[in-house]
Amino acid sequence: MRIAVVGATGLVGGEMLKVLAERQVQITELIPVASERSAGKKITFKGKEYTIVGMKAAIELKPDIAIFSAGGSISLEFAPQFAAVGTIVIDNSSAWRMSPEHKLVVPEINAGLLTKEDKIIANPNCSTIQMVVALAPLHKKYKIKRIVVSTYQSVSGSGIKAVNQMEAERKGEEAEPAYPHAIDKNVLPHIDVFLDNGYTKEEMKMVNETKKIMGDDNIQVTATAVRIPVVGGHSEAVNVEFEQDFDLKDVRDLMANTPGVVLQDDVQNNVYPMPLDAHGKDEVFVGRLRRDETQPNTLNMWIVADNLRKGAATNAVQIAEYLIDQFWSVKA
Ligand code: 11C
Repeated sequence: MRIAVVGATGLVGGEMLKVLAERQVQITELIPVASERSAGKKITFKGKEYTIVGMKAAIELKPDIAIFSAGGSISLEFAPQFAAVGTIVIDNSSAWRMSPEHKLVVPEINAGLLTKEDKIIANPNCSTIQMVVALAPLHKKYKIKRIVVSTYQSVSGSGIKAVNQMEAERKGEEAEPAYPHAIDKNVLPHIDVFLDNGYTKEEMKMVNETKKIMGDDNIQVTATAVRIPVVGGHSEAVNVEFEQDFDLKDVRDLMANTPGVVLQDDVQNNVYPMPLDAHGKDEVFVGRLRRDETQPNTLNMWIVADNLRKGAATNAVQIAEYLIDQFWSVKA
């Protein structure tokens, strides 16, 4: 299995390398790829040194799988070139997510849609992934009518420049700003660009990607996406209205037994999900489960995950694992 990591020098790329190593993905050759500027630099993977190659050289090497985290325009230009030489691309940008010809995959929910014909597979947005992992089993059991979500997203979601901005502000130093305002000691109701409808692109990703991953256009979603001064880990307050009524204990049991979800809901002992605890973990953490007392069949919940892990790298690597298992493994 020859795997290329495109964008290997970025925050998500670095996390991809860590996750690939931790999960013992069977790799016979790792091909770290970055811009021509970074080509020739070295990275270490599982104790061995690898030389970063540029995009053209990587395409010539015809990897089996290329996991991309290099931004939408790089992906639009190069993912088809990798696909043309037979590489399966798993892309972490928004470039292909809403294309009807491409699958948008969260393995716990819809990996079963993948076939050998899928050459470019989209990895969803981080804030969408953690929400749908928790909500998919609830949708199956009680059928979701409407979701109202407010996010509390960390600065690592905007990349290293934003982390540097916040750290510089904390030290009282100058840094090239990633945001139009200070982020430390502040909260910005603004993630990605504003669209004509008054929502941000991040908010509309949550609306549209949720419907596509759940395979149900009838789910109503409205979102407010907010950046907070936390380095890593996204949190979400989610209000979900179901068609059918639920028993809170059953909801708790369902969350406790859902693969990829960890229930942290013991308020008597101050136990609830927090980004600090989610750091470096692959699961989605769910807590503060309670009935919305203002309308029937409605649940309030709090969902936290490491945005660079399950929100990006882990989900992409899980897709690769699924492909390897389904289409490459020699089965007895
Ligand atoms: C953020 N969700 O936290 C964004 C980062 O479409 O993959 C990921 C953007 C994307 O700012």
